[in-house]
Amino acid sequence: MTIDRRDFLKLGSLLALGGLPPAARAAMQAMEAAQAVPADGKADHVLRIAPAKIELAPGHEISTLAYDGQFPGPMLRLHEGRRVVVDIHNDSDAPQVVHWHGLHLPAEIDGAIEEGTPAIAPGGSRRIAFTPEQSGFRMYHTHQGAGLDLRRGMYSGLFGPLYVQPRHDAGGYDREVFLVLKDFQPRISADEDMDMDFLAPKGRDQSLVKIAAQAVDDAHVQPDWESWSVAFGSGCINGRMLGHGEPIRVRRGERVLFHILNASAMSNRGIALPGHWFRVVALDGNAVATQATVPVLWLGAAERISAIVTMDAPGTWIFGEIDDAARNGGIGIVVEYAGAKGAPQWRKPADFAWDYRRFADPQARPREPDHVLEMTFVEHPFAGKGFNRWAINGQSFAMDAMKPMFTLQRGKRYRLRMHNASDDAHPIHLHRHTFEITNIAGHASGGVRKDVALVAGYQSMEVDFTADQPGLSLFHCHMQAHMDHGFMALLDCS
Ligand SMILES: [Cu+2]
Repeated sequence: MTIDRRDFLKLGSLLALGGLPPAARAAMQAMEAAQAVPADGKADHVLRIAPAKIELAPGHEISTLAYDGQFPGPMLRLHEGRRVVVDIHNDSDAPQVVHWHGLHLPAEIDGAIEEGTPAIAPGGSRRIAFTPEQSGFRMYHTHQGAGLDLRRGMYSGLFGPLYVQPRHDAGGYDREVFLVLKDFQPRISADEDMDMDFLAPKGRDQSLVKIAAQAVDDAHVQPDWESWSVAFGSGCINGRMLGHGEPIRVRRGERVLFHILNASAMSNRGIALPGHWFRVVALDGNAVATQATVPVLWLGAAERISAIVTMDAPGTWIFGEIDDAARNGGIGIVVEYAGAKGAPQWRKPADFAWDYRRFADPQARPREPDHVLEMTFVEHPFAGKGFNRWAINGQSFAMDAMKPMFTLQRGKRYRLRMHNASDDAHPIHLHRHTFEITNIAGHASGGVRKDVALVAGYQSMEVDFTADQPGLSLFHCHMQAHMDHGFMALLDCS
């Protein structure tokens, strides 16, 4: 991006007049950021977005969009506090933005058009520079809308792991293994009920059930109507279907730190490694207050878990989806002990409820926020061209209006009180911030810091955050079909 200095000064004087609308402010910030990016020299990292053929298994090749012709995209290992320059080239046929998920970056490079990040035109390039301050397991992915075009957005292979090496590593492991869970070959299908039994605490708020029932009544749904969703034909871990990738080769006694990312456009996932336990050390890259040991990991779309497994059950195992269809569809990887023989074994784990409070600090009592923001999520059957339309506080996000839902005061502490009047578990995401889960379905919690959290159906959740990022920040459900059909809101911090 080249900057005309006169334009820059002109905008500067406009700013001095005060009261710029958000879009103009974002443009102003973009120019300021561009000033700081070195125009010459080699970038630290280059990402090229282009169509690619990915071989999930012998004879099973898919066509999708990918970074650098591979899935997952190249592993980016950055260092906390160390500035990087990244070149992004768009060799696809539609505008693209790269979102740096879990980092607190300025709106003009965060990678959401809704916040004012400029899209990279087909054939275009952009150089950005930033200093990652949030250490641990993050990611980068496309933030392109998809709608009915399932070649686009997060249905594609535009996902990559990003690890920000902390200034001080807590250690306690012998090596790291990164696993990216993904499903491909999306197709429009009937909307099926989402499994939610895995979430705890249980319980339904009857007032939310009533709101949902009212929305169904208002839609005048006929009994034989089925609304649409998206299903997938194949799945993989690190780009290979179960049985077709390199096994994870381990030795007895080894402590492996797994960094796991759910890169699905739509699916929540539960995974297990028979005979082994996971000591969870970080959620979404943030160290947990309590390192609980669990037999199953659950990840909503875009969630990450870092967990240490002590390899103390020699054999050849399938580490994979606990759902048989998803695992047999490819979401699994073989773990092979040195010297072990025989076919990989799978054993179904006992039922296990996923509860963020296991990782909380039992002593933590979150302080009262300065302000509370209420949000109610409602599903309007069939209102989105065959898909369900989603609304937050009665508003479905409109890309043409881009109207912020809330205005925040910089430096203030906010509590987002979310009420889910639907029967889906939504992985909600707030850009450019880390929030703390402070209440789940009426139960107080503290010390669990995340950027995505699953809000169970007919339940409420509260998350607290400090409004320390100037400009626009996007809030949305991370399921592509939900965000494309209205499940987004902008927060404007002056
Ligand atoms: Cu959703």
